[in-house]
Amino acid sequence: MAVAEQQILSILNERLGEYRLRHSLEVAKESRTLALLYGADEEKAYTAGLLHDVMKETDEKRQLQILRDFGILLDKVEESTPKLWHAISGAVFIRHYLHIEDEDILNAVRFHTVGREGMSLLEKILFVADFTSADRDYPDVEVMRRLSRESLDAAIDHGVIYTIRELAASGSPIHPNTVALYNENRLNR
Ligand code: DGI
Ligand code: FE
Ligand code: FE
Repeated sequence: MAVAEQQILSILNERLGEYRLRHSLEVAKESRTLALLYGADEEKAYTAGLLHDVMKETDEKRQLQILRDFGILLDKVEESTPKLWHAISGAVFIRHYLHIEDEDILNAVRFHTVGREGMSLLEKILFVADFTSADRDYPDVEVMRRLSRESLDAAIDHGVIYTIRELAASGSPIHPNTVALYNENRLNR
């Protein structure tokens, strides 16, 4: 691993407040637990968990600037939804500023918010851990935690349905990756 945990922690300390720092540590721990359970690389899972929200509290303009600097184009839904930017700018930040080259870690961070069809094991683990980490509290969290121990795909499906329902209820656009992930789960039954 190119970056030591101590260096990551000091970067997180600089960039995140107390609440988001705790979330990141809990997602890292949960990712490592899921990696052990499902046979993924525990260290990569921990690193991806630590870093997944590294840009979450960075100014929107600064995030757009980073995306522009590295030639990343946003699709229509991304353009209209600043909440989706931190995953994309986060992947760019850890590649270009932390020099993390592992494509699986980069993709796990890049797709942790919207998901995508054909996610790798590590991508699935981070996606689920972000829903089930110890700091999370929402009506369905215990169901998600139970499902996460039985089947990653079942947990993802439940999480995606929850997210799509919430987004539709508030009239928000739904990212095509999220729809593709939902459909993948429907069609593979
Ligand atoms: O960064 P976190 O809060 O830990 O969690 P996250 O990265 O999953 O971000 C969740 C936010 O992203 C939440 O406000 C819902 C939003 N979101 C997730 N998928 C979509 C979405 N928003 C839109 N408009 N479309 C999506 O497909
Ligand atoms: Fe996030
Ligand atoms: Fe998160």
